[in-house]
Amino acid sequence: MKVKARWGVLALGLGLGLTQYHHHSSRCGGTSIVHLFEWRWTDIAEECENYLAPNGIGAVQISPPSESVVVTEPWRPWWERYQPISYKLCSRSGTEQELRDMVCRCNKVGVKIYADVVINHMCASSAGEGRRSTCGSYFNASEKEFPSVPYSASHFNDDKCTTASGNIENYQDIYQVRDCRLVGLLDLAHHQEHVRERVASYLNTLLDMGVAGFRVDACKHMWPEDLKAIYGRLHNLNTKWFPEGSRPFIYQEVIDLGGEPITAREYSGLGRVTEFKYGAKLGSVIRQWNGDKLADLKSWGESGGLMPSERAVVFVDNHDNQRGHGAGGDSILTFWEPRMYKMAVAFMLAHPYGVTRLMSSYRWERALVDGKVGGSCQDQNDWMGPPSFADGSTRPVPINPDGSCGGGWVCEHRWPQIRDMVMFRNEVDGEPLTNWWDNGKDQIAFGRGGRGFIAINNDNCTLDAWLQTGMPAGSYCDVISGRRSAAGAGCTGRLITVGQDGRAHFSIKATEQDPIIAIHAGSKL
Ligand code: QV4
Ligand code: CA
Repeated sequence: MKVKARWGVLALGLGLGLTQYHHHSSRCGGTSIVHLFEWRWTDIAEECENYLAPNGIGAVQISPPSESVVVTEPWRPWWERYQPISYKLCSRSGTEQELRDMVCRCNKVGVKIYADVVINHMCASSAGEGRRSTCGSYFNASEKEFPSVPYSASHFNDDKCTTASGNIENYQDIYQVRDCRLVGLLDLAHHQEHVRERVASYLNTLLDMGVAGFRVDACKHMWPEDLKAIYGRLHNLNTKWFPEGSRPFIYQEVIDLGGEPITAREYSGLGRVTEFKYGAKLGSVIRQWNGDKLADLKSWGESGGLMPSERAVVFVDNHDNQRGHGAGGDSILTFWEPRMYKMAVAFMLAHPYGVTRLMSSYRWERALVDGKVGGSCQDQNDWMGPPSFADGSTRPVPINPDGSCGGGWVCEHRWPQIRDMVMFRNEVDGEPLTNWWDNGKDQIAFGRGGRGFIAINNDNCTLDAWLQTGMPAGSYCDVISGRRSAAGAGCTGRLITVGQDGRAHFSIKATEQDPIIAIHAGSKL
């Protein structure tokens, strides 16, 4: 039976201190999150020390650390990790010991770990029976038995679901979306004390080891008041690394592109929420679809139909929509289209809206059904797991002498243009958007309170203009075409000279590989 009362009790946790909305504390300190999708814990530990900390990336979103099913049909898809078997911490990314070591080493160098937690469901009802799981725990999916948690049949929602298939069939019905199975995944009953306690205990184990927050999977499919009850049980962050009384940083996956009764707003009082309109719209603007153009971005943000900035986590693409999973994938830009992708990421990192998350991917053999490039739809190989050995274990991430990654790992976060825009964002943190300029079409420029300035040309003619940057006079190194030398006197890219009046000359040809110029306080010679 449906519990109608729930509908009226939409959780607005504002001011209750359930979670924290800000994930970085100091100026110039790590404003961005990078999702190291499917990386092994030992590789992430090294990445924190060797690259993320020195390059000002504040946090890593890790793939789900809990025990999951091992799927062999198809061979070890990435999505097996979204089918939990228990809350034990051996996963495709490594052992519990390796996880603990990674959290410790990343915290030591000031890089936070946010864990992707799958708590809406366990494995698919069709997953069978046995010990084909990443820690070897026994489970029986058809009987809904997960003795290692433990969960059994009574802890699942099927009695509340009224669809014939037991699955979500209609996203217009909020009861189906919350109480039925998402693509056949056994749906947990979070109003039960036992389930709340088990989930909270899993998250608290992670917090106690030094994890600083969570990306909560599939929140649309859980009732806000159940999430509120679970968040309310969470421990503060470990005082070995964080100030006394720090709450976990929580961002909830809710795909709200409009048109459904469940909205992101129902969750934004509990923690941040992933803003999926951001990447969908930005992709369309850069692809120039439906008459969309860069100049439209003048009203980007809340006034342009996005959720409030202080509630949003934003990204150009994520692990789902880069390969056609989830929703709204057509316009999404990914590493497969690097020129447009770098424009999108540069805009995102320069613009003050939201907490920014970078995607770091691996390549897979694409099998596009209609040969369509652009968007990520209809890829028959959308299941392919990370670069792995014949036994299905994940390969390490080799780093080339030039700092790029090998072995099939894309490492967008190491692309020089993206790396230096991360620094730009850290430099301009807290500054308002200033001195907006556009040509009415696809050339734009804007500043950040005199600490940074960016110009982007996505038009078919040269951008050639004297623009007010609002920056102090001097010579600045463009961080897209080069880098300031360590000593601070030289620049390997183009130089931009800002006059006493704050104006500078910008020239960007339409044919340039990276039609962007960006300067900031830290690139001044
Ligand atoms: C299949 C059929 C179903 C059938 C079922 C029967 O498609 O119709 O009912 O068998 O058993 C995998 C397969 C999927 C299969 C399912 C169950 O791809 O075909 O169903 O397993 O066997 C990831 C993948 C899914 C994958 C899932 C579990 O994207 O393809 O399903 O992991 O392994 C909505 C949600 C949003 C969600 C998004 C993808 O609102 O929350 O869809 N996004 C998150 C994650 C995502 C993850 C999940 C949620 C589930 O970001 O990566 O799904 O945890 O928009
Ligand atoms: Ca549910």
